Amino acid sequence: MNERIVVGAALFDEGRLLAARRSAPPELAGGWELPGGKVEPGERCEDALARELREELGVEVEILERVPGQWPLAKGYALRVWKARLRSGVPEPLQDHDELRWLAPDQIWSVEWLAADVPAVTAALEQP
Ligand code: 9L3
Ligand code: MG
Repeated sequence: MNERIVVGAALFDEGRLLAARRSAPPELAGGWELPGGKVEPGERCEDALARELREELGVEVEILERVPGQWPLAKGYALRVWKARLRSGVPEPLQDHDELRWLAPDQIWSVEWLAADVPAVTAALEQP
């Protein structure tokens, strides 16, 4: 059976981390997340993450190292996170988000992250 994996990006630019506010589904709307989404059957996680950021934000990214750990989500899914940086484009909320924010280190906890993203963001910041 395929693992049910959701991939997220800790996308950094000039020391700031990109946070995206979900507009859907209703139970998650208003919560902030590391952008990303479900890995399709047969797809590599890193490829899925680059695809999701292209679809959701309209940017090309370079996927860097994986952030150690995995965090449980609803419906048996688990969240895995990679650090990433922008290759081209300016992120825009094209799909599933209604606001984006670049958070400086002292602003990281100024948004209401989704529950699973709290430990994921913590781990991403701990990673050298
Ligand atoms: N999810 C949680 N945190 C994240 C991401 C990218 C996704 N950083 C949750 C929200 C949805 C599920 O995973 O319940 C699938 O995400 P998507 O494909 O709707 O983005
Ligand atoms: Mg998504």
